[in-house]
Amino acid sequence: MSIERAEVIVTSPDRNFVTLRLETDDGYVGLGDGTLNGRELAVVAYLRDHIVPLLLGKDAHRIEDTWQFLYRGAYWRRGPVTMAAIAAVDVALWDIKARRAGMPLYQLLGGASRHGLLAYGHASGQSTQELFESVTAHLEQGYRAIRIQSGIPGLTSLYGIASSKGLEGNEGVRYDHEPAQRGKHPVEESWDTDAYLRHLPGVFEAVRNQFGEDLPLLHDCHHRLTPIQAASLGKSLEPYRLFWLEDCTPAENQEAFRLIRRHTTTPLAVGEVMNSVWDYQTLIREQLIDYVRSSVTHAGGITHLKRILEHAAQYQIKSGMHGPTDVSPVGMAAALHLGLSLHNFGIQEYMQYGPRTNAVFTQSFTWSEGFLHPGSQPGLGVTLNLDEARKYPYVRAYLPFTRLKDGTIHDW
Ligand code: EZ4
Ligand code: CO
Repeated sequence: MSIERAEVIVTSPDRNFVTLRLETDDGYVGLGDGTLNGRELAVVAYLRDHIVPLLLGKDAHRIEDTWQFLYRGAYWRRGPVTMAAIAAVDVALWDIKARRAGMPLYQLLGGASRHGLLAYGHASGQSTQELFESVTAHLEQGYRAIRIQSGIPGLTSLYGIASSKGLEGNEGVRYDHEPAQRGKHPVEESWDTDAYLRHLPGVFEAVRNQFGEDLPLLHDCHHRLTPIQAASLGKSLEPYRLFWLEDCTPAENQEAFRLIRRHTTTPLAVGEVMNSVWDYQTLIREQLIDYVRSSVTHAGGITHLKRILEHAAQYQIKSGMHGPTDVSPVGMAAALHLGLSLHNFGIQEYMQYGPRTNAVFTQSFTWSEGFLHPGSQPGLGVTLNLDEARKYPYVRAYLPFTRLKDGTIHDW
């Protein structure tokens, strides 16, 4: 069974997605997601110009060998572009293998370890009133775990707060939070750490009072704090028993988490921007975090993320795979098959896709009463409808960036 065709498809139904479509000489098709938000075309070039020519004629069964060939053979290791491109190939090969076996992929990964995957959604509001309405709407949709992001007095545009009007080019799209905006330049947002640290504990107190003690609540700091500020926030949120506090400080410096850990028992999640097991060495070995946030799409596919998570399992660290709308339905399905089979699954981020995206990617995965399941179709269970995909060519879009009040660029 050799790879006869390899095609990179860029489509922008509600946002840009990069999909690798492989076809074997005996007629099996496999899909892989290589979407890297705001830098999509770099992955497209990496795949189209450098990887596709190497795949043609290769044995589609040899997943591990192909992974090692693309990783070690490139000489230049790691990095989000490389690892997203390798992920696209890896997932497409797993899809082919499982379709050929006539089984949903999770069966090949060891079978189901649970009935379904607890998912969390994104609630947000400029004001506490708006936030309560958003939490209520999520509960009505069936979510059983909810991420809380709140406006901060004095800050006008801020990460994580839904825009109900829909920005230019995204009109009509109402994801609860859609950070990448279509346009020639990135949107500028503002930030004030002190205002945030003063405001946030009161928000969590209000949410606990309103929605009770049982509801799992999460929060994303989005890399904005220093280690000592993160330690202080973790401590002040302890009374509200968060499921996790995410990306409280940039994690390039893994040792920084030693300081945070000394001061707080709030569980920590890290790593949506990380793409390799090496990014986690100290974090995992010293048990400095509780959840690994890497996605299948950005961390070298099923082959590599499984390796990271099995390493994490030895230290009682669980999965919390990144699952915003910028991971395509193909990447989401891959996450669900891996999550269902892993012993140390923790929680899955899930925001739901828009109707145009659902028409481009037919999905077999289900979401019911707060739980996801990858479904029982052979392979990943996702079909790419090429005619639909062609209706939506690439549209330039960037993630926003942040400036402090004095004009300094800050981590977004
Ligand atoms: O900002 O996926 O936890 N979720 C997040 C996301 C990221 C986007 C970046 O492309 O932090 O909203
Ligand atoms: Co995040």
